Amino acid sequence: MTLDPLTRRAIESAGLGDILADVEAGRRLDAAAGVRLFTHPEVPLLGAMAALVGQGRHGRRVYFNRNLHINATNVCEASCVFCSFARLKTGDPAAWTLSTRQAVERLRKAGPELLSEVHTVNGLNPDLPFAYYTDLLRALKAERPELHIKGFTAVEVHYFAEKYGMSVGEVLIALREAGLGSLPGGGAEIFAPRARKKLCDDKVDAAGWLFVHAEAHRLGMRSNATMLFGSLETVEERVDHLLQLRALQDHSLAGPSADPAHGGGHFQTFIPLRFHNENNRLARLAGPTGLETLRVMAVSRLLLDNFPHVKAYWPMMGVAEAQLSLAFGASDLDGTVREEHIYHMAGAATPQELSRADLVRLIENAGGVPVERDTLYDVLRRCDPPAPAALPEGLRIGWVAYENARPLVHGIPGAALRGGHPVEVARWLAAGEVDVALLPVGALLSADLPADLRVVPDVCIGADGPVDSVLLLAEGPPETWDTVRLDGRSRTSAVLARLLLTAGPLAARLPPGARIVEVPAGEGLAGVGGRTAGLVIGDDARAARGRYPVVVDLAAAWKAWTGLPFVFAVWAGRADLPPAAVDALRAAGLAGLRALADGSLLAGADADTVTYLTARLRYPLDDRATMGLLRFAALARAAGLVARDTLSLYAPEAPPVGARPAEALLAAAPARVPPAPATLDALWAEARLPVLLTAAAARRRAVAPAGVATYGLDLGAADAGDTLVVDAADPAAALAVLATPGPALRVLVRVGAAGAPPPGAWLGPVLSAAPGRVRSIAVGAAEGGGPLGATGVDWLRLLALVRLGAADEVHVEADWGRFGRGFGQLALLCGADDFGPVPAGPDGEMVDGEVPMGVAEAERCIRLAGFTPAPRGPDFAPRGAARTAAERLDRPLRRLDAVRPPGLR
Ligand code: V47
Repeated sequence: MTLDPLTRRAIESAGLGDILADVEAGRRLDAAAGVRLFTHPEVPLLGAMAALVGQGRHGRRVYFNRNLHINATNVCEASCVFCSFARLKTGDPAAWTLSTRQAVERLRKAGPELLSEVHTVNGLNPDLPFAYYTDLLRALKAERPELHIKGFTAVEVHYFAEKYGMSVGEVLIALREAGLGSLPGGGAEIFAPRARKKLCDDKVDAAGWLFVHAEAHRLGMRSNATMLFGSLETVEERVDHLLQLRALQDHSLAGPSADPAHGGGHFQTFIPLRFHNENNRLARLAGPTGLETLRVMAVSRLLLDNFPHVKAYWPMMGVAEAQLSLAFGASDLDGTVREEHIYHMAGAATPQELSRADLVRLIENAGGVPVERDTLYDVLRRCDPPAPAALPEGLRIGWVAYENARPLVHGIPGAALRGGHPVEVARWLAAGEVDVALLPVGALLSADLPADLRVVPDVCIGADGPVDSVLLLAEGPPETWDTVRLDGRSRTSAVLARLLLTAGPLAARLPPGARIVEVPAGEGLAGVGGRTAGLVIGDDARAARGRYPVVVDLAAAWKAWTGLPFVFAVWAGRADLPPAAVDALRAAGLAGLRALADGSLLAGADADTVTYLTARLRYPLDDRATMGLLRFAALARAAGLVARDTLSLYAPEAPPVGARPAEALLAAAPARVPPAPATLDALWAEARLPVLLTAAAARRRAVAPAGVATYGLDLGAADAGDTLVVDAADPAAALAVLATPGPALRVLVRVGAAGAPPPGAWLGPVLSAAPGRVRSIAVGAAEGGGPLGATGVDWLRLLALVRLGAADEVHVEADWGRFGRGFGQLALLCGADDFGPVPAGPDGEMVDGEVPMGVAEAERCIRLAGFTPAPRGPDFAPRGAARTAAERLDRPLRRLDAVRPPGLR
């Protein structure tokens, strides 16, 4: 990805050209650069550099998962002063310790959704035995074996080691054996001894925290890392923290356990955690502003050059800011979360959960390509629509030439296909004799094939009940069997049969000592009779099923056991398969399914085949099939029948978007952009957010006084009476007012939710109103529009357009109430010259889960954004005396600024 010339110029003139040169050359930034970045006023430019790095790694892909938080106990003997979650003693009315049954109940409540992760972080509970944790893990895994459990911070692991007399390695191994998948990043707080002593004197120190992660990595486990910022730390201490994490990551990536196939043990994600100040012993601190949070996001991305991801954890930072973080280097939004306690008990005003659709919309609205991942960043579901593509010339495709595969090879030229039985096809793929294959899942999960195979999204061969073609045949019921012959033709069916016979519903019916034997391909049925049962698959099974009195349909047995579909085969290939091949196979499969649905695929087929293809087989690789496949992988791996239990789809191709034609208009900044409707619509639809913001910032510098930002002091009715609201959906009346001569007005324009009309028609006339008719334009957000309504990214886009198209003398006000004061601060850096109306007292009405908004808080936000606050009246005339009033009213809050460490803006 390359930087647009406008932003490059802005970065260079902000004195950051040397850091940009290092970033672009991939040179590591040192501690001095870190301190400069943490103190530089132009936060949006830091964001632009961080986005450059993030997009260089991931293109426009933004990851999320579907997860569930379970905080099993909040009883904690540590006394971290920032914590609102912990209760000292069992028995405290607000203390809880879930029983294993209650924890499993939480999981059950999640229903049949594709959930891939449980996140569990807990207090240091002195009253629990170690078995509580291993039982908890086992119970959760027994309920949903395919779940990845990311649990127990390094602080907990260290506590377990001390309390239960084990080494850290022994604790990790025991937890892993019980079902733990990886470690979350919590408990890191701030490593520097000075700050750590004040924040959390009685829990493990930095060396101990780092040691636990080093041990986890050495054992091949992955983990995350966090930093608690905005409480008592200095800028230097932040930099020290990040560089210590970077050093450990260097060490882990160089270690022997960093197996290249799956990345081995290392940090995956860094999560900056913004201090929340309610219900804890640091309530006297104001907490960091939204702008500071975006800064930490950006600087982390720039310093942690060996971390794959930086995560915007929305429960901690707010949904709007998390979305905006995607333009500040973040590549992950965490997940659906559900039942977050740590931040909600500390005053976070964020929702308790987001749906998958919410996350997808936030990411797409920010210009990203959403990717649903598992905890290890394997791609589980694609959210992008299938792209039509031609099959690349010469592609070699393996398939099992069974009837059931017909829909998936529909439209693929026969010359490209090489057919064989399942074991042969797997062998061809392993040997590189084919590039991609319709591969039985038993082979996909086996050690014989490379671990980095990827799967084509959306289609598979599966069944959701009886399939007729994977059968155990016998003369008597399972209670009479002493031998079961598993045909070597299909490993998948053999693994499924073994699983059902040893761990599933057939296990209890098989007599003790019954033998399960593998026999050569095609010999499953030989000798079946008496006390011998045999597995037979494919078209042979469909032919043989009428000849035996006892028929156990394995897909039906699987469904009865798990409630899930069974997946027999998927398109799989090497990771470097050309994207066009993936698209073509995806599109061919989906076309085949349409042809199956409209009957054209079935022309000339006999009734049996029609039933088989339409009523027995199930082709979509959707949520349920994915869960079925993951459940099978997890159970089979636990039983030692396969080598792997992860699934990884081909990721969408999502390169960064290059310069858009409409952006050429911005190159002329700081000159005014012509406010013609077509121009505005083109910029709205096309221009990239960072480019719009840089251009708007340049225009602000050209037309508004440098270094000063106004705010409307206690305007009340005076302001409201003067405001003309332009309703985007029905602007005619308001625009008619603007078209007639009259006194100067305040115009309120509002960004709408998805589906609202583009701005040209309603904003254009506002921007080209007669000189003197518009005094200021306030940019706000319309109500409604679903759970998320208008987004903060759209609000900033509109604000930038307003600044770019407004006449020089028009003020631009940030009406940030909907998205939080961080947006107000950012607006000042990206176009607005006014922070909007502010109530006179310290306890105004605009509260977004942080400090109540009043004059002191408004002034603090403005100052922290790098401006001198200047109160003004409704006519924008300075209100000098109010400054003194503000100081008098808000003295208690103003003192709080004084406790902020020097150097922290
Ligand atoms: O270590 C507690 C923080 C952490 C407050 O790995 C607070 O994906 C701010 O581990 N204000 C635990 N922060 C959370 C955690 C986590 C969260 C999200 C994702 C991941 C991951 C891990 O929460 C603690 C502490 O730093 N914390 N109280 C507070 N008042």
